[in-house]
Amino acid sequence: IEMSHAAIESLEAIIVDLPTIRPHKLAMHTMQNQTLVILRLRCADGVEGIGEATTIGGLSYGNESPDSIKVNLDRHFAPLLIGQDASNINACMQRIDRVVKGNTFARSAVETALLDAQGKRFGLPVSEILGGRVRDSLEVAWTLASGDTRKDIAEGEQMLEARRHRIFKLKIGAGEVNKDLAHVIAIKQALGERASVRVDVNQAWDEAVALRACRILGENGIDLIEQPISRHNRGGQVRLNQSSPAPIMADESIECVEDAFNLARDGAAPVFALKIAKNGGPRAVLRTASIAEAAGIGLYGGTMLEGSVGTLASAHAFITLNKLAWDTELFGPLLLTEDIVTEPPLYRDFHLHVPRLPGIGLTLDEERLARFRRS
Ligand code: MUC
Ligand code: MG
Repeated sequence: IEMSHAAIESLEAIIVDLPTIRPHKLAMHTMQNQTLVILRLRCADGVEGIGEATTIGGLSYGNESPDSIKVNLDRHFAPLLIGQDASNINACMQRIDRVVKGNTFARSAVETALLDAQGKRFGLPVSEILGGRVRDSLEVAWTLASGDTRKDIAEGEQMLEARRHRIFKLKIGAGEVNKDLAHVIAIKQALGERASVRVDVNQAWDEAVALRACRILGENGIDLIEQPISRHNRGGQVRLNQSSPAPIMADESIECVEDAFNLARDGAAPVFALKIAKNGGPRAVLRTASIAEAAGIGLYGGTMLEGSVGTLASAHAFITLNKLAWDTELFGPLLLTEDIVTEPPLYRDFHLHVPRLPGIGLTLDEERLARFRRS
C-alpha cells in the first residue's frame, strides 16, 4: 500500500487529573476527582485528532485503569498505527483487531481520535462522518450521588429549577439494602412526577436481594433499574428481567459488542446502556445499538464520566440514532470544576447541544492541559 499523505506520525497518551464539584459515591468506589486519558494522534497532513479513554476509580469499574490504558496505547497501539493511513479508519481499526484483544477503552480513544482527525480533514462533524445526525441535542440525566438523602433532594430541586436536568439516577448498592430503598423512595416522593427517577446498583446485589428490591422499586415509581446484579450471573439477569416490575438496564454486562449480542439472545435486559469506552469507540457502540434495535431493546446513551472530549464523541454517535427511548447521561463535564478544552460543551434546557463544527468540535486548551497533566 502506498504511503498516504495522512500517515499517522505519533500518538501521545496524557493522564489528566481533574477536581470534581463534590465526592461522587458509587457502590464500588467514591470519586474524589476524575482521571482522564487524553490521546493526541498527529498526522502527516498537519491534522491532529483527539480522543479520550476514561474510566471510574482505577480498576474498580472495569479491566482497564488510566495507567494501563496509557501504557497499552504507548507500547502496543502506537507501533501498530504509526505510518498507517489515518484517513482509512476501517483499515486502522481492523489492523488493531488482528493483534489486540479487549482493551475497548484504549481502542475507543484511538477510534475517536481517527474520527476527529477525519472530520477536521474533510470539514465535517463526526456525526456526519458517521452517516449524519438526526437531531442536534440530547436530553441528559444527572446522577444524585452525594451519599446524603437531604443533599440529593436539594440538588435535584436545584437542577429542576435551573432547567438543567429532569431525569435523575441514584447510585445505590454500597449500603444496607433497606436503607438504600428508603433513600430512593424518599427522593422519588420529594421530586414526584416532576422527574424520572432511576437507580444504578453497579452489580452490588445478589439475585435474592435483587428479586425483592426490584419489586419494591417498581412499586414505588422507579422507572429503570441499572445493573442490579453481577455481570457474571447471566441466568440471574434473565430471571430478574422476567420478575421485575420496573425495566432492567444492562451496563457492566456489556464489555464489548459480542456481550450485547449474547444479552439480546438470552433476553437478559430490555434496555442497553451504550458506552463508547465499553464497545471500542463511537463506531463500535453503533454496532451494539444495531443489535439492540434488531432485538427490540431500548437504548440509553451512557457515560464513563468522561470529560468534554469523550462526552462529545459519545454525543456525535448518539445523535445519529433513530431513537434513544431512555435519553442519555452525558453530564461528565458538569461533574468537573475544570476543563482542558477552550470551549466547554453547551448544556441548556435539559439538553446537551452538539456543535456542528469539524471533528468532535473541541480544541485542547494547552495551558490548562499543561497544568492538570500528571508529570
Ligand atoms: C455507571 O456505572 O453507569 C454513569 C453515571 C454515573 O454517575 O456513574 C456512571 C457509571
Ligand atoms: Mg452504570
